[in-house]
Amino acid sequence: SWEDYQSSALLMAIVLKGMDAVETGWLTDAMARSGDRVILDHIPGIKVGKHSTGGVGDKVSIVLAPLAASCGVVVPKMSGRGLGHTGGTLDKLESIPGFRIALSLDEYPKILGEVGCCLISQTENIAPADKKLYALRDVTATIESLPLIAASVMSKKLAEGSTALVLDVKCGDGAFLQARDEGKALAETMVAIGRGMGKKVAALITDMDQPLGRNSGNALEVAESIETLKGGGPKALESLSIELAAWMVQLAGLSASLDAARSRVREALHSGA
Ligand code: IUR
Repeated sequence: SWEDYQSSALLMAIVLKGMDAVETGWLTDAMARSGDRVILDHIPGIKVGKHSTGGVGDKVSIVLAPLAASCGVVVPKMSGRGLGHTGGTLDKLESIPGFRIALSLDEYPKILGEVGCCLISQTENIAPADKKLYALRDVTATIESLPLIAASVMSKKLAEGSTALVLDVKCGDGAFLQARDEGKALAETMVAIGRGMGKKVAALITDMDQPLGRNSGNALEVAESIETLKGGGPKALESLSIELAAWMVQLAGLSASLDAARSRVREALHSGA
C-alpha cells in the first residue's frame, strides 16, 4: 500500500523520465492483476472491445457498440468517467434519466449474451490500481505520459475479458498527445502490450484537432449519437464509427476483408439494423 503523496511523486517521476517497454509491460500486468478479471468464455461469439484515449465530443462508443453488435460482434464495454478536459462515456450515458451504469458482474454477461453489447461502468474491482492512479493523475498534471496512458488503458482492457480490441488513439490540439509521432508511439506500445498477452489488437490514429461531431456536453452528445444511429449524424462521427466498427467485424473474423466489413457496417447503419 502506498500513500497518495508517494504515488503522486512516482507518477511525476514517470512523466519526467519515461519508462521502457519492459517496465511499461510490468506496470500494466500488475495493474490488471490488482482486482477482478471478467471471464466471458461462456458467452458465444468473439468478444471485441474498444477504447479511446479521449477527446472533445468523442461519443463514438455510444454509436459503435450497437453498430458492431448489429453485425454479429459481441461488444463488452466497460467505460470510464471524464479525464482532464475530455468527457467520459459514463457521464454521457447518465444524462439519460434512469440509465443504470453500475450493473453487477452477474447482470453484465447476461445482457451481453442477450443483446450483443453492454455498456457499464468499470466495476469497483476492475484494475483498482488504475482507478487510484487515474484519479491522482487527473489532479497532479501527470496525464500526458505515454507509458502511463498505455498501462492505464491496457490494464483495464486485459481485465475485461475481450478476446480482441480496437484502439482509437486520438492526436491533435484536443487530445492528450498532440503530435502524430507520439500518437504512433502510444499506439505501438499498446498494441505490443495486448499482443504480448495473447489478444488480437488493432489501433487507429485519428484526428482530434477539432471536436468530433457538432455537439459537446453529456445530454447533447447522447442525442447526437442517437441521430447518428438513425443515419442523420455528422459525417465525421459517422465515418469514424463505421471505420472502427469495420475493424471490430474484421478482428472478430466475421468478414473476408476490411472492405467487406466496411460495406456490412454501412449497410447495418443505413438499414436501421
Ligand atoms: N483513458 C484511460 O483509460 N487512461 C488514460 O490514461 C487515458 C485515457 I489519457
